[in-house]
Amino acid sequence: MMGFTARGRWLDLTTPAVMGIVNVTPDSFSDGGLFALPDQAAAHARQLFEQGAAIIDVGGESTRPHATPVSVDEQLSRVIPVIERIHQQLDVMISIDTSEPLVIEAAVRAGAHLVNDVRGLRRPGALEAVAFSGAGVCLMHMQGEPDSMQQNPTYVDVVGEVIDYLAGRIEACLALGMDRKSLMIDPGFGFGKTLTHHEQLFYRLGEFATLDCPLLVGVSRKSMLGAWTGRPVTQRLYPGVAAAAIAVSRGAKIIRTHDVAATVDAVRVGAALRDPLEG
Ligand code: 8Y7
Repeated sequence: MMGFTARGRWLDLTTPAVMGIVNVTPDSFSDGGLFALPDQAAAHARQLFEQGAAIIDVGGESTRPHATPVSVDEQLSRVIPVIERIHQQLDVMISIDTSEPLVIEAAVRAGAHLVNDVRGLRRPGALEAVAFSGAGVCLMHMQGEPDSMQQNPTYVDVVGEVIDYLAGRIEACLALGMDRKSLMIDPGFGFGKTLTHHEQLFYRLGEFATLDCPLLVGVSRKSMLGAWTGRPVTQRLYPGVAAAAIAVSRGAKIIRTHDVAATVDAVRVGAALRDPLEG
């Protein structure tokens, strides 16, 4: 059966799933005292869960283009109280968006099931932290680092290079004894790619099936939607929903989004219009 498993929890992907984004950064919620931030983030997670998110992705480190890094202590103080609350309150799969081994370990202890790492577990100790904890992982492709990745992204064959990179990261996980059913893959839209690169990846999304792991796509509110429609970031709901439906019709099994309710419907449409012969 098509699915994903992490720390004993099974996620059925015979119908594609939505991953809802909970950013725990002081600027994403109002500042109202010591517990206001984690309580508001947990309340937001509940809202996304009620809208149909099967996974909640908790992040305390901004990885947007030009972002400045957040210290490990700061990440821990942001995300751990939120993961604890979600774990206590909701029957949902929890993802921790981080590249840091210490954050991975603490997040898994607090209840996280998988690690969503834009660096594909390349930081020293990250792969081991995931493998030894029994967590799953979303392996994403990124060329460069967030502070500079959009300066001059260069590929000869973007689709081939992203697939080869992900194949190598899958092999690294399997070599440490991880279960293939605990891995998902992601081409990393917005991470060291031009508009043309994004279009190539979208046209040829079907080729990622050769990697034999569930494919996650994250395009929510991203700049390519602005390039295709002329919309500013505050008006990219409809373009994001359209892109999500198309991604699912081309084989994506998980869509990562800020806009869960609308994306749940988009995913249903994409799944209905997927060629059953393609699986
Ligand atoms: C992605 C992501 C971001 C994505 C995965 C944003 C953390 C930028 N984008 N993780 N993270 N895939 N797996 O706009 O596309 O959400 S941060």
